[in-house]
Amino acid sequence: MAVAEHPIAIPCSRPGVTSVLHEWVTTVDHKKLGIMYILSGLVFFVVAGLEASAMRIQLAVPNNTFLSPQVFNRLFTMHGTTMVFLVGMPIIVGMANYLVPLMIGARDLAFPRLNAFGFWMFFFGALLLYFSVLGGDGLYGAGSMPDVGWFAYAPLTGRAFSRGNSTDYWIVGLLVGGVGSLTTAANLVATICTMRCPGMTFRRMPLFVWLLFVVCLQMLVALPPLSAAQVMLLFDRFLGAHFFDTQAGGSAVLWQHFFWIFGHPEVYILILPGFACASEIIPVFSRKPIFGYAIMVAATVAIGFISLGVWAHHMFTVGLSTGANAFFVFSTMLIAVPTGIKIFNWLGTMWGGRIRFATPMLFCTGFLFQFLVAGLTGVMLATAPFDWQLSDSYFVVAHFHYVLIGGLLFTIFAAIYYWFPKVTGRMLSERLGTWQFWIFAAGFNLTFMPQHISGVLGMPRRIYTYDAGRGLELWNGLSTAGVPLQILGVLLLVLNIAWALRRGAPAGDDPWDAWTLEWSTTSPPPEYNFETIPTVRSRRPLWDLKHPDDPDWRYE
Ligand code: HEM
Ligand SMILES: [Cu+2]
Repeated sequence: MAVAEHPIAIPCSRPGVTSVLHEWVTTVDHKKLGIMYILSGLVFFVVAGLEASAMRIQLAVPNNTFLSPQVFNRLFTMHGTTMVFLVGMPIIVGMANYLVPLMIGARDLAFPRLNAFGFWMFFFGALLLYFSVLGGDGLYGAGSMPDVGWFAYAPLTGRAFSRGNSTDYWIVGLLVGGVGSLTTAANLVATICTMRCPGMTFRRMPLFVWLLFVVCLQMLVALPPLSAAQVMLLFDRFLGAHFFDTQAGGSAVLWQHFFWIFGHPEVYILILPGFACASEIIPVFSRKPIFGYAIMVAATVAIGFISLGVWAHHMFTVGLSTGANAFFVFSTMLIAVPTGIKIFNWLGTMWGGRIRFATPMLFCTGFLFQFLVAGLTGVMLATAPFDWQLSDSYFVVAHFHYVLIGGLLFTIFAAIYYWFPKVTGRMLSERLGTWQFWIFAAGFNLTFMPQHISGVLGMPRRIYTYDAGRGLELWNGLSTAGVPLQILGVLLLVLNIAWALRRGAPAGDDPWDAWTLEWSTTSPPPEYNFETIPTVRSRRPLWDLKHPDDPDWRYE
């Protein structure tokens, strides 16, 4: 009997735009979704960066009129909200999406379609937030954006003070995005628990996976209180409830508790992935295994727990009881201990290593210095009487930008240089990378170092201008002067990526001579990640492969 031949369609030209679009929109592949998260994050990074630049221009000289007070309020709200929810979170989730299955030797996340759902919830939540530009008070008058700060304190968000719909966009946009983050966090937890390849015990998991595991658990605990508070706020605004309305017996401080029970762990949700990248990159470029693996894991878990119990250090000035303040001073100081341990372990890893300052390592070193500054000012602010003086001053703005840029953004840059070859198969230029590092680091420190001083001199945050003759001109001038350098740094990265996609040197599977599983597959990895699912016997499976005479498992 004749067997019917099924002709196989062989594409003879490049696929058209619609088919490529269709492929990406319908994908459930963790790698594609990871890239989509990261690209969206980078786009919003440019948006939020422009918002920040506009604010810095306004503040460059006293009594400036570049921005009106309303627009300034809108910009700092959108800048903060965007940076935290639409830049930090998606880039982190994107890296986790891309790397976790590769690092644990799996073919995808546990629930690939749920993963796609998470991305689209994030994406449409983000669009909703920015749709407020058109639809806020919008169309009927000037377009608008939320103007209540990224923390949206009551009673500013009540109907009486926030008319129109801009605050509603803030609430609903973040609520939608929050659902996405929750499902993705649950998905990653399930993946890490059930999809590890043979031999990949919890004690052999790369630190990156460990840290993201803790981050996802934190998300599962911290995000629901925020969503709950947002629903309550919707009730206040639409149904005449009075949860946060002091005049009707509600409590504005209640909002702050709800918000910071989410908001403080959020800071660690943002910073632990930075630590995660540093923990992979520093050993490879020091040619030594990470120093104190077990202690690093223990410190991470400790940070995860303690960070849930320190939220009221954001509320020293609202008039809590002395006992409560004392407790939160103590618990906040306590968290410095595991964080300090981590810094010592990274330094211990570098100690005596054969360090190569390729771009990823440069950014990690910058991170170590700058995070140290952030940590020191953090301990200062954790002292309640000090905070009473400097809360809501520029000192705080300086502190948290050292955390978020020095801690998170620098490690994101490091991660881009480190894993770009895996994702695209091509190397970024080291020369452009080195330039980017020095220019961006100079710009960053020039912008934020002087803010410690203007803060101590009494400059409050969230003001759109200040008077001349108070000693603030110099520091604000310097601060704004740093911005063009930062922009130049980011442009160099964009240039580097555009160049590398066309001309970059082919990367090969393992350009850095690294040790974790993602480097054992091709660059970029095939859709199924691994031809055969790997088996591991130690924390450095590729080391074992490359050094059969002296494998790690002999010592573990
Ligand atoms: C890249 C250069 C950046 C510049 C020049 C910059 C500048 C500013 C400025 C001028 C403010 C307003 C300060 C005030 O008046 O209170 C601000 C607030 C803020 N920034 Fe940035 N920023 C930058 C990057 C970032 C990044 C990377 C993040 C987070 C990942 C971030 C998070 C925030 C937050 C949460 C606020 C508070 C907003 C609020 O008060 O509602 N910023 N920034
Ligand atoms: Cu905090």
